[in-house]
Amino acid sequence: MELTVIGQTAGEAAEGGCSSSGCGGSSDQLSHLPEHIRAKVHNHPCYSEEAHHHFARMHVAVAPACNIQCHYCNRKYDCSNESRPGVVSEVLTPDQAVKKVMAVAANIPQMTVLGIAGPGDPLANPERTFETFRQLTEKAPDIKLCVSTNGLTLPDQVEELCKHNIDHVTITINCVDPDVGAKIYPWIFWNNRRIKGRKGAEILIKQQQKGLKMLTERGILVKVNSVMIPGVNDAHLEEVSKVVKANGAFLHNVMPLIAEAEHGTFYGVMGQRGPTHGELQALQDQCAGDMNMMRHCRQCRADAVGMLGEDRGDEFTMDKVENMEIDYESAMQRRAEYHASIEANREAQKQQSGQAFVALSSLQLKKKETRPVLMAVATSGGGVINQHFGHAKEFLVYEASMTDVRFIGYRKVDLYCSGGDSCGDAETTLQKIIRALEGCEAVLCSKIGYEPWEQLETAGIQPNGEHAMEPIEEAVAAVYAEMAGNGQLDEARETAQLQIGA
Ligand code: CLF
Ligand code: SF4
Repeated sequence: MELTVIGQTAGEAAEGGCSSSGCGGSSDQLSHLPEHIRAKVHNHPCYSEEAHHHFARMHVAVAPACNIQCHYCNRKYDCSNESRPGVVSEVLTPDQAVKKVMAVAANIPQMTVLGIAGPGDPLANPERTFETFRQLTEKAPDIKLCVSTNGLTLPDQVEELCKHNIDHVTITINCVDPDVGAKIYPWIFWNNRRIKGRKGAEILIKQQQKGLKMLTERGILVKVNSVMIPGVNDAHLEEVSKVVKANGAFLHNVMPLIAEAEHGTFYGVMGQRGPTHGELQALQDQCAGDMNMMRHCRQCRADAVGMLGEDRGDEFTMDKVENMEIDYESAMQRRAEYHASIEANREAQKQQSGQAFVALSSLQLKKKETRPVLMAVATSGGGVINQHFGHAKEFLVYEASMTDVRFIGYRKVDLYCSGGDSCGDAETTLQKIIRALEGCEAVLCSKIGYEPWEQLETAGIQPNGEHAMEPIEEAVAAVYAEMAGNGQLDEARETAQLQIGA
């Protein structure tokens, strides 16, 4: 049986929200930026954490070749710079890619950004990459163009990138020290020669930093992705963050290494482990002193389509796209209307800001010392708590404290309930979910069944369905204030969850 907790209606929620920007306790990392920069990131789901609740991206896999080898990549799989390992379904020609983008734009109005991120390196495939950008600039001027590269040939291609009106470039920079680089890159292909080890890494590092400076001098926003590889570059990435910031990078995205033996990568086969959630967060926090940090990256496939964290690529395979009949004029009209409604919602959330943080302020006034708490949130977008626990494929994790609520990261989980009678083996799935939520003390969702409710509670994670349709940060702050009011945050936490998860 399902336990239905009737939360507030959207209208009620609208009367008391807290947005990212309206209160001192919010997590809008971008509020300090000048207006023209804010405009560039306003609807880019990767460059703005707040925007990722509202807007989608898509990638087109037009770039099969690569000019370097990373120990975490197997050519048969997606580029790990911007994707979790997984074979791209199909490599597209520029013409096919453009068709696909237009079809997605007509069907997913939230899609505002087109990225080229693989499956190899986009700038190692310049004709295919730039032809795609050229056509899209003409046919879909409202879509932002974005590219991700290892940076080896970047300096030579900056002028071409500028011609295509590209405001966002990602460079994957895993090191600024060639000795560290030699442990990550076995070789690069440079001036028609394969250059191995330290020497190759040295060239790559120089090219990356040079390209970064050239882009930022031209006003292009550069995000730096770094793969955190424990024991290889983890202790070095704080230095990387400082260097790239000094050279103009806008955002730093430290991502966990994904290495499984079955992917056939060097690291996978050698048993190199990835970082734990705690290690990743600790490193992101260390780097954050000096840098805007991205924490909501989902390590998308090179052919991903949809909101971050979802992949609707199957709906837009080329055979399906070719057979779609689309009335572009009305589709574009719908798109514009949809964007206007998103903006109205965002604005409404801003206007309603602050109420829950009043509760946090009252804690501060009482000078009551309370410890920070991690909470997991089920959302399907829109910046509100609107997902059933059983329908969540991932949970967003927020840290609430006396002074603020901040986004920490996300935890991927298996679906607890896939409908019908298929929850039969849900017990083990639930145990896995509980393990994935390790460290969280509450989970906020729109509804939750009795079974998971009980088991979560036993594991020390309090389910909460009372804030359905409320803005996330406000709801998290409200739950935190309630926990503090009940004296729950005065005691040391007892973690029962591992007993269940083990
Ligand atoms: Fe794609 Fe990358 Fe552009 Fe985003 S993804 S090219 S900046 S549009 Fe985003 Fe995906 Fe993370 Fe990349 S969540 S892997 S950071
Ligand atoms: Fe693979 Fe990307 Fe590295 Fe090239 S740059 S080897 S495609 S991860």
